[in-house]
Amino acid sequence: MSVLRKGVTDFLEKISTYEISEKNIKKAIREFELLLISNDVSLNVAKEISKKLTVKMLGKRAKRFSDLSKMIPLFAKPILIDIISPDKPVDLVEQLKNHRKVSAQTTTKRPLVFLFLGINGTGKTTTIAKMSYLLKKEGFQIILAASDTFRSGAQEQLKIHAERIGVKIITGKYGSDSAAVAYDAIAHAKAKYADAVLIDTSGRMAINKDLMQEMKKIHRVSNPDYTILVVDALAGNDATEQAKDFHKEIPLNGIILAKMDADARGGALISVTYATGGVPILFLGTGQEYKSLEPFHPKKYVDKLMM
Ligand SMILES: Nc1nc2c(ncn2[C@@H]2O[C@H](COP(=O)(O)OP(=O)(O)O)[C@@H](O)[C@H]2O)c(=O)[nH]1
Ligand SMILES: [Mg+2]
Repeated sequence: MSVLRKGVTDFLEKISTYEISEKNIKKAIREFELLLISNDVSLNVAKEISKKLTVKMLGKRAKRFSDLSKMIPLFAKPILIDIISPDKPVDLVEQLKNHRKVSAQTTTKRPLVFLFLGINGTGKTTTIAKMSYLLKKEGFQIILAASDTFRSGAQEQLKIHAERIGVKIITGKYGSDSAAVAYDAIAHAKAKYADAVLIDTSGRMAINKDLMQEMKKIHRVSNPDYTILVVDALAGNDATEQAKDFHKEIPLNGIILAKMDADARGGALISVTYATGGVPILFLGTGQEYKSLEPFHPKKYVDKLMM
C-alpha cells in the first residue's frame, strides 16, 4: 500500500469510528452488570467484572452509530473465561492413571483420597455415587467411606448406591467417630491395593464451630489428596458464602456444582470461583442419574451463559 493510500484509510477509519470513553460506555456496562446479577453472579463479583470490562474497553474504537452493548460480550467473554479457568486444569481420571503408574513402582501402594464436604442436601452423597460410577467405568478400584455417622439413613443411602454400582463400602455405627470410618476405609484400601477412597460426610455449616471441628478431624486423619466442596447451583449467593466459609476453615482443592440441570441461571459458578481465589470446578452435576456428572468446560459454560 502506498503511503498516501495508507493515510487515506487511516483517515476514513478515524472519522467513521470514535474512541470509547467512560461516559459513553457507562450505560452498556451497567446493563451488563445487571444481567450478571440477575443470573446469580454476586453483587461484588459483578462489580469487579464491570471494572475489568471498563478498563479493557476504554480507549478502544467503536463504529459510529453502532450499539455498544453488542460489543460487550466480545470483551466480557475472555474476562469471564479467565476467572473460571483453573491455573492448572485438573483431570482426575488422568491423575488416578498417573498415581497408579507411580504406585506400581513402589511396594507400598496407597490410594488417592477424596474428601467430600458441604452442607445438608447439596448433593454430596449423590455426587459420590456418580463419581464412583465414572471411576469404576474407567477401570479403577474404588472404596467408599460412609463417614456420615450423624444423619440416620445416610449410610444406607450410600450403601444402596455402592451395591448398585458394584463398589465396596465401609460403614460405622451411627453416632460413632466419623474420622474412624474414614481411617478404616483408607486402611482397607491400602490392604486391597485400591486406587481411590471417596469419603462421604454429614452436612455441616462452616459457621457451626463444633461440627466444623469434627470435619477438621476427618480432614486431619484422612489427609486427603482432594478436599472437594459440593454446592447446590440453585443456592445462588448462598453457594458463594458457603464456598468462602469452608475454604477459610479447610483448604479446598476442588468444587463440584450439583443441580446445574435444575438451575436456569448458573452464574453462582463464577462467584464461587472468584470468592475462593480460583479453586477449580471439577465437575457439574446435571441430573439424578449416575451418568449425570459432566466435566467442566469454561468456554462452553460462558458461551451458554451469554447466549
Ligand atoms: N436435579 C438434580 N438433583 C440432584 C443432583 N445432585 C443431587 N441431587 C438431588 O439432591 C437431593 C440431595 O442429595 P444428597 O446427595 O442426598 O445430598 P447430601 O445431603 O449433600 O448428601 C437428592 O434428592 C438428590 O437426588 C443434580 O445434579 N441434579
Ligand atoms: Mg448425604
